[in-house]
Amino acid sequence: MDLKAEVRSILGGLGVEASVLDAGDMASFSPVTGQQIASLAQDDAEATRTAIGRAADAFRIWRNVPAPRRGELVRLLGEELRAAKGDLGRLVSIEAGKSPSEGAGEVQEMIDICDFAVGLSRQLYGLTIATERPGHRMMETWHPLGVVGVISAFNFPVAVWCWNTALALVCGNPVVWKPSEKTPLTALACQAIVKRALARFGDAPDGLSQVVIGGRETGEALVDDPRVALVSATGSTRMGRQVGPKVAARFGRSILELGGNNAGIVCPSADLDMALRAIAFGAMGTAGQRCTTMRRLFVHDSIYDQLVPGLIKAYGSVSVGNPLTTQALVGPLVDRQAFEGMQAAIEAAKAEGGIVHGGTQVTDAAPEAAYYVKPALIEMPAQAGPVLEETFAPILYVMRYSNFDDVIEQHNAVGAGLSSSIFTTDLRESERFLSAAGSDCGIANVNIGTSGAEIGGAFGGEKETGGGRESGSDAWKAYMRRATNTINYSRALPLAQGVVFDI
Ligand code: UN1
Repeated sequence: MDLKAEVRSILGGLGVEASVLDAGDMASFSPVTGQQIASLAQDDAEATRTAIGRAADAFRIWRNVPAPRRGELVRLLGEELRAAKGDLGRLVSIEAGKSPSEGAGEVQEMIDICDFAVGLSRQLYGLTIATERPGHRMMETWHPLGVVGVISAFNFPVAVWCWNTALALVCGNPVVWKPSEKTPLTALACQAIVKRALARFGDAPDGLSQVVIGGRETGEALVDDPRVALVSATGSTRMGRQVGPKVAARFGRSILELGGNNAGIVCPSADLDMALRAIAFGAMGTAGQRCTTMRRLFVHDSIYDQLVPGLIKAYGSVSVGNPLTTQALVGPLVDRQAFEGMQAAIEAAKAEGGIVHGGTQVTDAAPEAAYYVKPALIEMPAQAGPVLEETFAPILYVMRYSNFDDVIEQHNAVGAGLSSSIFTTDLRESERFLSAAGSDCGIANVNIGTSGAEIGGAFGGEKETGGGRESGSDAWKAYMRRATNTINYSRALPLAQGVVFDI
């Protein structure tokens, strides 16, 4: 079956009307073949504002629904996702070009966050705080925040939405979602899956979960609207530089999950076989198109010649190809622009003295409009030029180091601060890396790669990565407003700080 027909069949099975797929002029392509698979109508600014209005109405109702009951909706969503895992995973593979295992893994990540959020719906704990005044009680309460706008990227087209939505829903907030223009179909599928959960739930307000399809105009309408209390945006640092200040200017809240320039450090005592496998997945997995992809590698001088030739060999032999019809580990780049960006970075690295292994286009059996590449490993004499930037493609820059303090400095000397890892069996090195004077990233790992985080931890990074945290731990607090309440149950009115005001 051709991809266009298959997409229609999957979406039809989930209840998406076929007419939607030819309703407008926003063309959607599969990176697997480069073939156009749909052409959707766009939601302009006005339509987006209407969606926000419906969400704002839904908020007035949903905020009063007890949190454990809100959790029931997310429990049902998790069940529906389990039932649709095969179809949705396949659609992710078609629309984002992921291997079947990674497509399914992304849906599993959605199921996992639903489970987490269901538990959370009974644990939105506030504090009781000791007060200095007799006959008083002080406490902290967490309340729903308002409409949450989600802007997501093509590379995790459904999981990132689900991290936000599962938390937002249990926290009492409706969601308006603008998916990437490159992956609108998986968004329509998610919306159909939510509808199933809503139908089983029964009495949820309309407008609790909506999708708006479109480009810049749609996104701006979401960012600029004061009724959107929180904008959770995933994408490039360039995008974040536009979104962040706009939301801040209206005193809205934002969660920004932007670029990463994630590094690994391989120390003399490392288990080199394990390091090699972790680096291979971290740098080449998902064709280098994860925010958490490993992009820089620092290898100690004493083991460089033991590790790097093996890595170069792994780069040479890794299978690249159609993720739907072959067992290839590396699928396509998302589009031509990504391919050109990669080639430009490789040229820039050469100009800085880089020795390039791989990085060439793979054309055998690939249709002309699809972009498959051999992942590139580039040995660099120094951290300069393109090494300092995130290029969203499978390029790993490899550098030597000899001094541990220096390598930590180098590690932190880039704009982004998302993920990092160290390979060592030396406790002093690993603890130093995790300490206040170590990695400056939001994620710092030992003896595993930079990518593939579980949902239980808070996900996000520092500096140009934007500072936001999504997913597990206490990331939910960003989706709620905190009230501090002091209650006087005495007959006196003592003032704090001993202030006297006798009238
Ligand atoms: C992203 O690339 O935006 O840690 C998210 C990981 C995945 C999520 C990546 N769990 O690689």
